Amino acid sequence: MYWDPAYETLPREDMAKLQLSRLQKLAELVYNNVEFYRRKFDELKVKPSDIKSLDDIRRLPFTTKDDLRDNYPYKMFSSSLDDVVRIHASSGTTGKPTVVGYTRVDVDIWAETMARSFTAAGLTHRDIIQNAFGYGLFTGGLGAHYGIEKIGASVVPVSGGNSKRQIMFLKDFGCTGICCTPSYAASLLDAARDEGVDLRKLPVRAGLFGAEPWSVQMRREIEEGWGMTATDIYGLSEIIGPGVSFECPQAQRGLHVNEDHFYPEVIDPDTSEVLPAGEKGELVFTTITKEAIPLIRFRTRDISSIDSSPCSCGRTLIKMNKVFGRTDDMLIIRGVNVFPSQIEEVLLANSGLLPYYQIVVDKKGALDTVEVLVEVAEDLFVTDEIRKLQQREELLEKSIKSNVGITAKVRLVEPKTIHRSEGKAQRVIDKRERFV
Ligand code: DLL
Repeated sequence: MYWDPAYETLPREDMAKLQLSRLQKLAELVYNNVEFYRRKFDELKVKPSDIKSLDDIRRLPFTTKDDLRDNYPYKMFSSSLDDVVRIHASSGTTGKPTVVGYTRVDVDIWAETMARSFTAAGLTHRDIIQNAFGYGLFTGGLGAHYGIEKIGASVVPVSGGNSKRQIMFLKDFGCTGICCTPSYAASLLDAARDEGVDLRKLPVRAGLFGAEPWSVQMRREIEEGWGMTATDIYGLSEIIGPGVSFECPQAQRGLHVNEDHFYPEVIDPDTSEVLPAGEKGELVFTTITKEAIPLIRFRTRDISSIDSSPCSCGRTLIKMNKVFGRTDDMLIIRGVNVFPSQIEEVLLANSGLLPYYQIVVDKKGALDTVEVLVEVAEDLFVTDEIRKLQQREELLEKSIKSNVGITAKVRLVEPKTIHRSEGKAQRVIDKRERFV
């Protein structure tokens, strides 16, 4: 049930003590080894020895993705490159990628946090797990790989893509677990249908999905289509990769943060003020055990909140709520803030619609326009007359208006017209960017 009960169920007071001593060591480490942090600490007139309580973390500087880019590739590293055994990088769309390194200890910690996540999802050494997260510089593939090996399960390192082969392996290898992005899990549903394979009849019983926001409706689609329990796993390369937090199936309400390694805070993204538990804001993490590239108060741009209520699973690790979206993915439509996952929620709450959609944002004169393209199930597309399809579109438009607060044009499209994702899905096409 737990991978590491000593830490996963550590009494709260002991966790706080552990976090404080780790934070104190971290402050010393970065102050002595990273020019960037020494400068920031000096600017803020704070010394590592000023950290006397966990609340003193608020005296420390934030770190942003731009700081990592500005210090490309190794200037944020705390350890010597001689001790680094792995390098990953995020594929930023603009500018230089962000580069992260791992010592042997970091890789072990990562495997440990991933082992906790797989165990919480109900998987054990008896399972065969297809790892369809992309292998390479992206942290999904190798992160999951080490966690699966750690729990002693068999890993099938298939990586993302080639859906036909994925379906064949799932079937022939008797896989009992799967991990990939939720949008790829949805794509595989479609690929299986094409192959005449009913995924519900396969032995797959648990899946871990993450690397992008996904709504509860998407979870339901995946669970029903695959006949399995789908759990959420969250993380980001700068902090470690996947395994920063994980869901326990008993609750499916929030993700336990591996807070003996990653100290969470939620801040108001505009004022940088720390928000109390329960309030939605930007997640910030401090890596309190990382060696190669420890980061202080890294601003994730992910929107969530902390849930400090006790969990029925017995873990004392604090929880964060499912990530709603990223501040940089938030669309501002005629002054209304919208996250793509809110639109996904409305779409998938309707039967007959498939989990393949795209949101196209444009400008007509001075006004923003939104068009939502979503696929309809084959049978409806064939049997529904045009008028009925139009009625469905109108109902969806009304529902988006009342639930999300924006006016959008909905267009039901034929099955297989929307691009299928193999990794992180691109849900939004923002044509307004050319006006910027
Ligand atoms: O996506 C690491 C990862 C791999 C997590 C596999 C989970 C599973 P990056 O490529 O650096 O790392 O992207 C990190 O992806 O800041 C979030 O915006 C988003 N993200 C990751 N997991 C979730 C999730 C990996 N469960 C960025 N729900 C993060 C929502 C997620 N968004």
